[in-house]
Amino acid sequence: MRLTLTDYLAKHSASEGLTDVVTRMAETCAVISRAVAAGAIADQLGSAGQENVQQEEQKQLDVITNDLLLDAYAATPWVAGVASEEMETFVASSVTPNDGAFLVLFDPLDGSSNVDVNVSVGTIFSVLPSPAAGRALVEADFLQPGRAQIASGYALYGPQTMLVLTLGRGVVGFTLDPASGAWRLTHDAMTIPRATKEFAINMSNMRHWAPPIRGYIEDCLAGETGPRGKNYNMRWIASMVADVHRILVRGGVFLYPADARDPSKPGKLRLMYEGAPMALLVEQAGGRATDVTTDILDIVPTGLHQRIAVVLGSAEEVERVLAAG
Ligand code: P6P
Repeated sequence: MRLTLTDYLAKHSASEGLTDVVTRMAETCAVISRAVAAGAIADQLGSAGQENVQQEEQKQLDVITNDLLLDAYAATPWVAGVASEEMETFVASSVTPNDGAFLVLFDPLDGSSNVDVNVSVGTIFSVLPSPAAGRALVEADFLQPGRAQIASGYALYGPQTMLVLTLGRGVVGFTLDPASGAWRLTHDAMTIPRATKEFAINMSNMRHWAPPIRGYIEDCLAGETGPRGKNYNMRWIASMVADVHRILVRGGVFLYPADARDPSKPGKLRLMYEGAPMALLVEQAGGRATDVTTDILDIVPTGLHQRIAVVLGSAEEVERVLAAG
C-alpha cells in the first residue's frame, strides 16, 4: 500500500507546525481540485468582473480558491500570516497573540485563464519562517530570499491531481486517490535529467526578446545540423505548474524572459509565489533556476509582487542559456 501524505509527514516533517501547514495546504488543494473539476456545472467559470492587484482580470475561481486558502490558515496558531497573488498585501492570522512560526504565500490558481478551456492549472505555495514572534507582522517580514524557504510545492489539477512537495530534502510527488481522497506517494524522488531536448517558451514573444535569448532559441530551432547538434521539441502550456511538472518528470528548460514589451517589468512571473517556490523544487531536484543574472533563490525581494525573468530546468540547458548571455 502506498504511503499517504500523512505517513510521509510523520516520517519526514521537521515539526508539528510544518505538518499542520502542509496538511492544511493539501486538504485545501483537494477541495480546489473538486471546484475546478466541477467547472461549468458549478457555474464558477469565467470572469469575477474585477481586477486583482496585478491589474489582471480575476476569474471567479481565482477568488474562490483564494478564499479557501485564507479560511484554511485564518485560525491556525502555526501561521503568522499569508500573502497571495490575488491580494495587495498580507493577511495576519486571527489568532492572538499571534506567534505563528510560519508565513505562507500562494498563487491560488496559477494559469487560471486555462480553466475556461479545460487545460491543466495549479496552486503554487511557499513556506517561510516568520521573524515576527512577539510583535505585529509587517510586509517586510515576507521579503526573504527563496533560500530561506522551509518548504514549497504545487498542486497540479490535470488528468491526475498531484501534490509535489519539497521540505528541503529532495522532491516527492503525491497523487490524489479519487476513491479514498487520500494523497498517495507516487513519485518518491523526483530528479531533473541534466540534459534535455525540450524547451518551453511562448514563441509569439520572440521579436521582443533580448539577443541572447533569441540566439539560444534559434540554435535550438536549428536542430541537429545547427550548433546544438540535436533536434529539439517545444512545449508551452501557458500554465507554469504544468510546464514545470513536465520538466520535473522528464527534463526540459522553461523560459519566461524579460522582453521589450514593457521595459519597466523585468519579466511576467512573480518572484515570491511563483519563481521562488518553483526554484526550490527545481534545485532540490538537481536542476537550476535563474533570472539570467542571479540564482532565483538568492534574489532578495523588494516587494510582495515583484516580477522576475525565469529560466529553470535541466542544469546543462540553463547553463547554455546563461552562456549565451
Ligand atoms: P503567457 C499564467 O498566467 C502564468 O502566470 C504562468 O502560469 C504561465 O507560465 C504564464 O503566465 C503564461 O504566460 O504570456 O504565455 O500567457
